[in-house]
Amino acid sequence: MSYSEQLFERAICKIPGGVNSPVRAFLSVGGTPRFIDHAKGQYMYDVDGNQYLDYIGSWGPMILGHNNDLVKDAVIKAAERGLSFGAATEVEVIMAEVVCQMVPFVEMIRMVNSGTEAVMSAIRAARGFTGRDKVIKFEGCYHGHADSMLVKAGSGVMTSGIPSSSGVPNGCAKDTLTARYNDLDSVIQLMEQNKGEVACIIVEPIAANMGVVVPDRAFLQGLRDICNAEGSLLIFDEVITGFRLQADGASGYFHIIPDLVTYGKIIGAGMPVGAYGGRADVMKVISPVGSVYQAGTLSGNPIAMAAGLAQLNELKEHPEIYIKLNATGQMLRDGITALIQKYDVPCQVNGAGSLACLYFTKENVIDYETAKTADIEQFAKYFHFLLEHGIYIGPSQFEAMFVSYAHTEQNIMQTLDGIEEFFIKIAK
Ligand code: KE4
Repeated sequence: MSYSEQLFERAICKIPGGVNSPVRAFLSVGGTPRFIDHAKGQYMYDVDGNQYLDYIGSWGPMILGHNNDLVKDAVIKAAERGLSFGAATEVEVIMAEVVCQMVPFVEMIRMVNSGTEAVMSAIRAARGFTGRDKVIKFEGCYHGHADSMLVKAGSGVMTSGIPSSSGVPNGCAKDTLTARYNDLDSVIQLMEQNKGEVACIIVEPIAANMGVVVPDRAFLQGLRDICNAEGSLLIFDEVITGFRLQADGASGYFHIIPDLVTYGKIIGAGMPVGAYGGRADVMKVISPVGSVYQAGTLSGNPIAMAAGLAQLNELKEHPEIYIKLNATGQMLRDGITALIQKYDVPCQVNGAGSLACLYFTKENVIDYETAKTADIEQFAKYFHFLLEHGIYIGPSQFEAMFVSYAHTEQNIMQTLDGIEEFFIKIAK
């Protein structure tokens, strides 16, 4: 029995499903989750000494690669001064100033401890600012596990096959309206049925929790126009796309400005950090300035800020990183496209920048319904085939592949060779 299997046997006795986050549990692909011992650059190493070329990157934070020396050194240096004070620190001011420099439409920002907390707080700010209760989200988009967001959500909710979560009171879910991604008519219909009641529309500007779905720009522009016309706020959930596509994220990539934006993952460089920000007039409803309460013992934690700041400064000062990173992502997607055509397999590849997803369906994946046509069993075989070949992708058809700055062209060729071997098996 491998040590991962031994650890998993122990874990399931004390932790629900043996994991501290469901998506790690190999639920939809089967088998034993690998317990990771350490990681560096583009590689992870499990407790049995197996090396993996990693396309999870901690689900996004590791844009520079695992255990980046600049980040590690910043954490060690900060830790020597103390872990947490429950009082203001200089590093929080610098972090806020750096984010506002990198994303000019962000006039004010508040640090929290996760993407979930960022989304929960941004929605509360929108409700406080507009005096309205209802929220429009999109089927297949995942915005963390706050009650109001667990309605037709993506990521682990979609992977587990449950349409929504139990434990969410009807009183809460009734104010969450779900529209179809890439479909403005479904939004217009909801707005007409709930005239003057919608506080905000929250959207993943590139949906990366039903695989990866890059919307038409006109869809996002349409949301912007609808919010302007209806007096609702537009929230871009950039927990994944923020600081990944380019320094100013998806808002810069599409040239569309939301009223609020949420961050996570990259902003903490692997430490627990989320953030929400945007228009100063909206952010000023947040306590202690305004009447919308939001707080957190470890919000703006100095160690986490040091980690995030080290990563953001590297990205800010070396924009050429994005050129190489996005070219590597493009090389992966182009290679997969060529293999799909060569072997005529019923697959699609979606993505942008350093994000990619190979779907096992012949449908063009543009939303939740088309994403759900994917052959989950075939994906499970693909997942384990790659894992046995030392390539670790997310254990779910509905998660993205994350390319890091540490991934080399040779790594991409190795990955494409693995995918080609699998396609040869299934093309017969
Ligand atoms: P966290 O609370 O997990 O930090 O962030 C929630 C969240 C919010 N918004 C978007 C767009 C997100 O992708 C996420 C979290 N992403 C998943 C991966 N698809 C986290 C992985 C997990 O749940 O373990």
